[in-house]
Amino acid sequence: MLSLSLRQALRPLILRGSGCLGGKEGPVTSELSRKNLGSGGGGWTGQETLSQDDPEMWNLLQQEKDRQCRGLELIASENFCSRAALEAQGSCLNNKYSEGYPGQRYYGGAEVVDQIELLCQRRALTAFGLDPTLWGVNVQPYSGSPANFAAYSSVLQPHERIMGLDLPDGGHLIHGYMTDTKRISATSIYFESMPYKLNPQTGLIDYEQLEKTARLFRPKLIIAGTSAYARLIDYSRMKKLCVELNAYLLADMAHISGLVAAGAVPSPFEHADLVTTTTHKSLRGARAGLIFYRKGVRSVDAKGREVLYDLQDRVNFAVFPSLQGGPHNHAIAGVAVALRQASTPMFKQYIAQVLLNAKAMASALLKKGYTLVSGGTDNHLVLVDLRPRGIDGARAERVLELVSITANKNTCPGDKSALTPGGLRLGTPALTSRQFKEADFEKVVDFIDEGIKIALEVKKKTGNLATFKSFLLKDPDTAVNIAELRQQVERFARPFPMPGFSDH
Ligand code: DSN
Repeated sequence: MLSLSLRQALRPLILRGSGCLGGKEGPVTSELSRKNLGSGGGGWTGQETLSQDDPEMWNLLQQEKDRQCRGLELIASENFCSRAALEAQGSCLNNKYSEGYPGQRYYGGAEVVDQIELLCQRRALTAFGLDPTLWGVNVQPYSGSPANFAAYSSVLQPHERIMGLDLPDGGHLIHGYMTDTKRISATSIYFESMPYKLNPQTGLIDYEQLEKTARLFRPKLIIAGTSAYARLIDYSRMKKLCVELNAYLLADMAHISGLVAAGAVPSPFEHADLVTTTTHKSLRGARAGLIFYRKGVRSVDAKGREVLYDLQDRVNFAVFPSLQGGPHNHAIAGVAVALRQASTPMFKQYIAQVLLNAKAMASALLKKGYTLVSGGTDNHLVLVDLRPRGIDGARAERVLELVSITANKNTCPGDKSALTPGGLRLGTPALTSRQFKEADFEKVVDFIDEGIKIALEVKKKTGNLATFKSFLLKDPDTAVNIAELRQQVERFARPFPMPGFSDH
């Protein structure tokens, strides 16, 4: 076996002889690989481009790229990842299994992915300004829902109690969603969940009601996190409640983690015991999840003794081996690249623009007479209540989709149906990554308004949602209106620059 120093000394030789590296795939390395694999691999080199190897998939990918470039992307949870992070994600790191954690893996050959994971951890703490003696981070969750489930199961036994913002009020499935008749999310199947809600008059989280319910329900974990909420969260008030109940406060900052990294909104790290996030929303990274956990002193008991957090081992064990297998090293690398970007002044400017754009969009909508849940926005999204306009989110979403504006229908407080909810959620992170400024968002609102006028006209002439949708495609006058608006939208959107690869 080669010692590490001997390996390092031989490194250039090893690389040259590998037929693998050389930066660009030159004729020599390709030839070597072909020779190496020629007999055993049936001529397979695995070095064809996607367009050569799988034209059908390549064609679909290009269609999606074109859709993203010619359209207006307003889904509040989406963004356009950088080319650098995508390169890391689409790399040889995809090939490596490495169950375990740096320094303690169940597979050999993990010396490089160890470094990548440690780098990602360091960058995650740096991006959020965290002291490594007080916070740790697990960077292995595959995405936000698995991160949350792992975080819950790190501190809860089955059937212990959680409280989260109800899905129809702007929460997320994974925050314990269930209906009167069915436990929908696994978090309501394996834990007992009780929702808290918005005040329907103000559109703000009803903290008073949350406090009353929590004192009766006695949850062991309260989730401070939202998916469709345009205002800031009062973490300090929620933490006080958690201290009173001896509950953990978990902040799911998935939507706003870019805003938190940029210091543009209050940080959940001041108050929460656990913080989870996805990495691809306002944080603009490759797709994955993170769990931050506190270290150090949790409380002081009646005898004055310090009670320490024991979350590090619990969280790590919950992620692997409890819930996941091998970490997605390619995703971890893509996240690390994005976390470095998120620590730069340029990212702060980006987020400042995200917020300015959201405010500009909100006031343009209000000027046109639209109703916004909570009356405005403090973050990256607005929730438009279309019910006073006589239309719903499902019809609006479909018409907008046909004119190349991508948004999503969303429930508003008091809504009964998730299929035809009253709201439309609109976010600014993605288009801000394409350099949209306030005036551009005013134009975006003009387009949305035109789309909603089409939806209103068609609604007058049709019955249920299915007839509405088929009329949109069949009625010749409507088809002309849609085609004209779509052309205007695409002519406007296409020239804006697009992060990522140029052709896929
Ligand atoms: N799907 C994301 C959102 O739209 O908020 C959350 O998982």
